[in-house]
Amino acid sequence: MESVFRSARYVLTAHRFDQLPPDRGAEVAFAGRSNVGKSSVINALTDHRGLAKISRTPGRTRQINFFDIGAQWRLVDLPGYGFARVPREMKRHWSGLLERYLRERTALRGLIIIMDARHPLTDLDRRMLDLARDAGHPVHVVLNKSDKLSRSAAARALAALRREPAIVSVQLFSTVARVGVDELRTVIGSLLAIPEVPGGGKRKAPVS
Ligand SMILES: Nc1nc2c(ncn2[C@@H]2O[C@H](COP(=O)(O)OP(=O)(O)OP(=O)(O)O)[C@@H](O)[C@H]2O)c(=O)[nH]1
Ligand SMILES: [Mg+2]
Repeated sequence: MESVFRSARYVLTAHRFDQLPPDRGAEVAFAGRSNVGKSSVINALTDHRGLAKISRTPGRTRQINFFDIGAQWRLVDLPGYGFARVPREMKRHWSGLLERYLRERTALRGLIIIMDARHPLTDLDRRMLDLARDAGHPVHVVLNKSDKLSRSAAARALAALRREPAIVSVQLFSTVARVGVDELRTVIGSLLAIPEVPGGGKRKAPVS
């Protein structure tokens, strides 16, 4: 599994629906509020420091970025939502593109919604969950920046999220402390149905 992720390569950046790569194979998309660490999570998964661009300036990822992993799978970095200083026209453009992508993209197998472990489930996160549910996509929630939380606060956040019916599974993550990388690779692998290489890597308990 790890080697598939490490083979990741940038494919293209789409500003419009007609710029998406051909709708074949299988892909998993990363959504979340601006600055929550979507690009950082993709870099941690693929072990490429500079694959997806990381910034301290929120709202940096304003397009849909596609990365190949292996010959038929892709990771998709969606534009962050909730960044206030974006012109209304642009917001409308991106929410239209996002909704169409979620509704029409056949290759899309599931969504990884990244939330800040310190304050998860904002109104916009809930909107994203509704969109995913309406489009029929399974959602795995990643509580990122868990390095900023105590153990007990992290456990409380996990428990709260597990009560949400629209969420299939949830985990803690930290790109800084490298927490949760293997767990997330396994979840994405099962969404994409990447076969495990027999004997390659240890077996994991199912994600709850
Ligand atoms: N403490 C901590 N900081 C993190 C973690 N992950 C990311 N960051 C920081 O959060 C900031 C935003 O990270 P990005 O990966 O650019 O976030 P993004 O969601 O892709 O942002 P946009 O593309 O602008 O929407 C950067 O300063 C990162 O260094 C983490 O696990 N812990
Ligand atoms: Mg980004």
